[in-house]
Amino acid sequence: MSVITTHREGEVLVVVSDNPPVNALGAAVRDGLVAAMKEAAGDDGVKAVVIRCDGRTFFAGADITEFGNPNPNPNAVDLNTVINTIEASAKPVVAAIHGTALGGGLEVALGCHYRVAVPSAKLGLPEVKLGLIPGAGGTQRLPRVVGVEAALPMVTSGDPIPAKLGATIGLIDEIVGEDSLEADAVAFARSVIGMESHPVSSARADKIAGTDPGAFDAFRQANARRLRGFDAPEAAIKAVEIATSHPFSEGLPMERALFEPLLAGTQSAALRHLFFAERAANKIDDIPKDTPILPIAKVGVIGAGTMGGGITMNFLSAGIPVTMVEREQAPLDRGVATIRKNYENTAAKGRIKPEQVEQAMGLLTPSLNLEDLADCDLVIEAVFELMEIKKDVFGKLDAICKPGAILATNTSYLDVNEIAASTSRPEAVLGLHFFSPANVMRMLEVVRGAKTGASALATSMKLAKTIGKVAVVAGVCHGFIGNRILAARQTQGEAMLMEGILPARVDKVLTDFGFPMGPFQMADLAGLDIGWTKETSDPTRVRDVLVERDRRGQKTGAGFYDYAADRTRTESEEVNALILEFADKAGTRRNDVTDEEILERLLYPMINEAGLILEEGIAQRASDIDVMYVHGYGWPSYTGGPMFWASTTGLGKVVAGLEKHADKWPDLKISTLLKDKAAKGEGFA
Ligand code: 3H9
Repeated sequence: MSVITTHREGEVLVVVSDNPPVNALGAAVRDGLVAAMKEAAGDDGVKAVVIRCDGRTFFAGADITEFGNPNPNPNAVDLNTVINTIEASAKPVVAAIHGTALGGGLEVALGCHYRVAVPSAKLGLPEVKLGLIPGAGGTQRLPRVVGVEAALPMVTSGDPIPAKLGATIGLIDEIVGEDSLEADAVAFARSVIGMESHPVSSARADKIAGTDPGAFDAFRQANARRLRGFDAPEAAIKAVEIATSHPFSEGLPMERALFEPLLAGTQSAALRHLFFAERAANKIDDIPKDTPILPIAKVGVIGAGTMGGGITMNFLSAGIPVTMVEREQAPLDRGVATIRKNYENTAAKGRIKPEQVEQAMGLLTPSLNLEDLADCDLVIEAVFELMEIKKDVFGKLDAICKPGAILATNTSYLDVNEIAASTSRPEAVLGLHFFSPANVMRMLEVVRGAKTGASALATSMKLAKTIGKVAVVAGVCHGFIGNRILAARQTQGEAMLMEGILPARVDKVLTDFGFPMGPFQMADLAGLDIGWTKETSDPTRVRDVLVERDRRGQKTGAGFYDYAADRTRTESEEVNALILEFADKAGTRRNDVTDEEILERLLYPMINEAGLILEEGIAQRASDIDVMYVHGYGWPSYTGGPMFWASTTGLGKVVAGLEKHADKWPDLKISTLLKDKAAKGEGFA
């Protein structure tokens, strides 16, 4: 059966796409749409057309699997032809939108003369998230329909807007009933039959007339930080600029000329890799699809500190009640107050409505009693990172929590198997490692113990989606996937200090690469005293000496850098002098280190550690590591994550680099997997 079918509602031809899961505009859909438009044109009884989709969404865009695939369907019509055919129709065409009209999907809707949408629908041009710009007229039609001011954020951020906002800016002509889309769209179509003319997006000039030519540079400047490093947003701005200065007939090929090199470039390949990697990460290879998912109606969180509070907010925001337990009243009150303040700040910025603050707070039950967790379906512990404490908590939870409840630890390093062994239900125990700040960072590392059951795992992966996280499964080892790989970088960073390479230089090499911050800025943010004790402080380690001097990082206004009250960072003469003194004393100071060496020594050991992690089966697949580093550690997404980047750099080059700098890490063990792949000329993909 064709993916496009048609049926008649009186004078209206209803065209329906049924191409699960998301009605991507693959070849069959494109051909079917053109055929349906021909049917409409050739039938005198048809006076108007409605285009809608079955299933969960309106067209979610071009079929991404066709990209990078040379000429997948050479005989199929291209998307521009489809849209131009729709727009050229003498009979009015109405797009009836539900779910998400994204990318090529919104471009199809823009080619229609009218757009109606259900209230829950979302509309967007997310191509920049794939390193692209709209390539089927989106950059040319959207500003003509909504104006430059509304179009620029949509094409450069890729974030969709709700239908109601769409109606405000003129993108949607009518909001229709949530459950009566087709009937309402048909009624709308009937209401425009017989009108003298119908709006044609590409021919409109009203919204772009008089656009201030300075608006584009002003937008570039205002968004420079957010867009840094990405090629596509700049191309998108240029394309919108073209829409205001050129007729559509010229603008369309100019848009295409900007689109093509992006599609062929490495940034888009990297971002498309991440798109599929994120979806693959949520799948656990050896768990059957029909594994029962446990209902999570109530969550318990132990610890009301920064981590516990952040974790709690995830569930409150998703409408799931949380009982948050602390040992004493004062820290409990502080924790609750911080959560409230965070929500109020978000409301003040207009990101949530004031009533949502109270809705979320209404779901929170603070408690001083672990027994109050008895009816929770999931309990997450975020107490002090010490094995004895964790084991004590899990022993108690085992006795208190109802049978079947999932017991999770937020540990970032400790042995989840040992923690599980302190309960009588290791199948219900796993790690849910949130990243700080837990209410903001999208990454969730799900740590699978040797005895963790399929149900607990599958439920956690599903839950991650519910709370808007990207989850990656890790096996048990010190630091799991994320922190174990990071440790390889930190070790080299510290070694560089002993060679007299200053923190600001090291950090700059990484921020130039695309990280939001370098290892020393990150250490200052996290606190230099993590894991530090007076008794174990090592006077030969720069970091320990800084803590001894109460330079504990941003929180004390001083760490590797100095910080002003507003957290503005400046290099510290004191620290720089100390580093040079250490290097001189040890006789290890060097003056010949290049930025290239710094980059290789910071990143190649990470690739190597990741190789070992894959060999040991700690990560399921290389792309999971990419997902984790992009979402958890700020690895620039346009390089595709560490494994994709290493593969495009060439694994042979990585191995050679590791060998070249081997004297800098005496106990270096190069991953066999990495070496084998390098020898065969393969990548990790
Ligand atoms: C574009 O349109 C370019 C044009 O301007 C110009 C062209 C000339 N294609 O995300 P989910 C798969 S660029 C192929 O888990 P959700 C996805 O891989 C495109 N496949 O569902 C997954 O497969 P699997 C612009 C696609 O409900 C399955 O569908 N559009 C596509 O959480 C379910 O996906 C976009 O960038 C696609 N376009 O979210 C939109 N989309 O089950 C991209 C999805 O095997 N899509 N798949 O893992 C999305 O943002 C989300 O999928 C959506 C649904 C919000 C629609």
